[in-house]
Amino acid sequence: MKSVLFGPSYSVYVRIAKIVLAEKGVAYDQAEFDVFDRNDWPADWPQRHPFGKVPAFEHDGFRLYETRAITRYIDEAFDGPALQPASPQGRARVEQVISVLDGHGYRPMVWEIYVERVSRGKTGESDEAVIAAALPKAELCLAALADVLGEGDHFGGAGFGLADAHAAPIFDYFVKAPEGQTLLKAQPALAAWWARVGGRASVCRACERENAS
Ligand SMILES: N[C@@H](CCC(=O)N[C@@H](CS)C(=O)NCC(=O)O)C(=O)O
Repeated sequence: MKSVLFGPSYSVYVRIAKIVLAEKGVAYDQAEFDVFDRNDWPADWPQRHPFGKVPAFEHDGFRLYETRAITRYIDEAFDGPALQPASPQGRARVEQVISVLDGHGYRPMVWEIYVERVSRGKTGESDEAVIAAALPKAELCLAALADVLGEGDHFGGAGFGLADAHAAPIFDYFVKAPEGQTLLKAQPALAAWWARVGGRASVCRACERENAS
């Protein structure tokens, strides 16, 4: 039963899938290419992913795109620890957190803060107006996530799960920016969550670092 994950290891969304595959102990091949370089796309990429994004996944001929569908499928189709809570409330919280991250977190935290400050900063091209406009959006997102986390160790349940995996690569990039560090420190429960989750082996490997950030 062959599994293939398509997409580059620098991608937040590819990393999410890699974390889930690792947590489930699934053996797979990775087909890497640069999604931002159309010349590097596999010839059939528009058929595999009509929106030209990454990742896509294939398991024994079953083709899938959209990360939340991929991670849920991996959790349900493979053996290994359950990565979704048993209760309807817990599962609803997981969906809520993933929606918040996709809809309100990814763009300000990764593109408008990390990429602007760290990546574009290397060549002195950071757009301060973009960063300034993103800060309250990231702050609101962190407050919403902290609210859902409450006193818990993980989003939606007692153990590490799909929402933690979804959040981890976003936070990994976000805290590389000083603004990310500052905003995270203002949410102590979330900072404690990141200290736990950021040091997990699956997260460290997917985010290409040796230990906790
Ligand atoms: N809704 C998609 C979003 C995936 C996504 O935005 N991937 C980024 C890389 S992290 C991408 O493919 N970007 C290429 C582009 O926007 O051209 C999912 O959940 O899989």
